Amino acid sequence: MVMRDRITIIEGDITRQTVDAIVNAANTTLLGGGGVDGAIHRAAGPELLEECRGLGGCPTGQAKLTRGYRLPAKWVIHTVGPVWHGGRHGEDDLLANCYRSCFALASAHDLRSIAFPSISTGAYRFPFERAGRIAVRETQQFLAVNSTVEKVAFVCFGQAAYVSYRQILEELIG
Ligand code: AR6
Repeated sequence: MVMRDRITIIEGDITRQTVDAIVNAANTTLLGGGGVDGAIHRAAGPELLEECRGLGGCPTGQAKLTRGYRLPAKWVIHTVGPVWHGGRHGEDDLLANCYRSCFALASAHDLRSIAFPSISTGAYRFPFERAGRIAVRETQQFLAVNSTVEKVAFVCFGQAAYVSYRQILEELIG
């Protein structure tokens, strides 16, 4: 399948996505929070927090896998994005590492579909377009060498996010 057909942009709520795995933009404790993290924990139910308690947290840029419990998605990949501190503190590389770590888990577990929120662009204040370009670039690089993942979805919370992602995809992939 050609690259462009394996990437979709959706406007909506990531907790409603029927995919093998949704990605959570968590914090290093993995014990829940606000934003997309809070929404995922609410939708998955308390069993998710129970499993997370056993994981011992997660460093920034890395990722850990849990079950999805009451979510339509079978799995949740929890990753920890960088907090934006102006862009000269390794934020770009750390964000790229998040996507790479998520894809490494997807590949190791033979997942076929994965949905991402825009990691770090809420409470962690990473500029949206800059983050989107990193997300799309890492996805492109991964899909070029992987053949098990059939679908990568970017789930945009709101129309402005959706329009921005469409433009980035057009610009980087065509
Ligand atoms: N579906 C899809 N995207 C969403 C949803 C949703 N249901 N809800 C929010 N977003 P954020 P971060 C978008 O703040 O910046 C948490 O407290 C949102 O519009 O959720 O990585 C964690 O525990 C934004 O574009 O994550 C951490 O402490 C994007 O998701 C901290 O926030 C990410 O916003 C992580 O901050």
